[in-house]
Amino acid sequence: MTARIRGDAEALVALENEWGAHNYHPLDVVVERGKGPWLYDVNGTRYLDCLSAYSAVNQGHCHPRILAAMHEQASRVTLTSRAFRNEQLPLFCQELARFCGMDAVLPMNTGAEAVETAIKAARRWGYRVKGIPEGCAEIIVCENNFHGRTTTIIGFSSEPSYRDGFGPFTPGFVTVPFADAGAIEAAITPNSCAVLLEPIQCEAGILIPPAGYLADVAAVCRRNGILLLADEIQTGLGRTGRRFACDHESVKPDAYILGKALSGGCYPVSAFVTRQEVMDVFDPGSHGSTYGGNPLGCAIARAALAVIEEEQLAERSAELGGWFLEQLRTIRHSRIREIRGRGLLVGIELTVAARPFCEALMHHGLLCKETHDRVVRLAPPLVIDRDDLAWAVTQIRHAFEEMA
Ligand code: IF1
Repeated sequence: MTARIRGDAEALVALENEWGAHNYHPLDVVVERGKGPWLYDVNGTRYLDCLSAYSAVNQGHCHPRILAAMHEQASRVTLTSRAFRNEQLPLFCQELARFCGMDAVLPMNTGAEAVETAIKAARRWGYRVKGIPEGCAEIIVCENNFHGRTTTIIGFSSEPSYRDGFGPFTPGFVTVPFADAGAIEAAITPNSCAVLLEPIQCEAGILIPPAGYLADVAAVCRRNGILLLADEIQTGLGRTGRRFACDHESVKPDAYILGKALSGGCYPVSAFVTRQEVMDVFDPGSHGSTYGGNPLGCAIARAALAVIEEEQLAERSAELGGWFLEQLRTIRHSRIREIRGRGLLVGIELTVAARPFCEALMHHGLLCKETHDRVVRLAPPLVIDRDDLAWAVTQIRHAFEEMA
């Protein structure tokens, strides 16, 4: 049975439709392997990956150094639970804290769990350090945010399709418009403990706030004695041309929430990274995860971080991203509303639905995903070279030429 359908894309799609949940609407390309920025489907057709698993694969598919660390650690020990210590966790914490210029690290697995960790930390900090009355802490979030899929997180989403049918939701969140620091200041009450935001709203359509916004938010938070929690799960670790998107405005938040590229796509590894005063709210029993901080994930993440530094992926992203944006902006088409980006995180906003265009791009050998209906997100692995990027520009140009 397995042997018969292996390599048969249509049969595999049918099988997935029959036996899997229907919570996605993927492009019908069945990937079999990847290398660097390239993906290959079951028929051997090659595609340039312009999504990078939503920036989880910044280091490229199957990076040899990350794979080597993974194999090496997998053959020693993979999971101890946090009931015992393991040899990799301390080194991972030290290396990541230093990378972030922070004091301490709490490892989890998925991005949503790291966001939940930040919420718990901010609330406890609010009660124990700021003196907010128990049960009253408020966290300020932005409209059109995307922070994950847990019931608490979707409770403060403004997207109906993420929420419908999943209530009741966790109270304690106040929503303000994105890119408006004044709105944040106006929403602050004596019970506010934190602002949680994405420095660039990705799912909302690669929305880059006006210059000065993040610095203004940081100043508002400092002035009012509340924490700034930066969800850099998608924008961090080199994607936007700096180590963190906050760096573009020289903003140091009180905490970074990281995931995705922290493991280079090789394992789910996320982390909450913050100052000592904030991390110290956690004591034994207050938080944890069976797999969080496991030696396999830590070894992989250490290699993934080393690749970002040693291959200078942030610098690469800045340089290639600037060139990519310039090239894309030479494409003239009546359906293009705006092309915007920071580093190798680029959005092409159309005046029409972007899904058919993504399907056209697939036929030109480029894999990407529409976001918020009308935006095509282009975010290739940061290890891509200029020739491959130039090839992408040519294919995008062709796809526009064929578009009505
Ligand atoms: C899916 C979107 C992107 C994130 C930020 C937390 C998380 C994410 C800023 C949660 C996750 C993913 C999840 C993925 C699609 C994707 C996504 F379109 F849904 F919004 F990237 F833009 N904070 N983003 O972007 O991390 O728990 O998933 O590890 O299929 O839902 P997670």
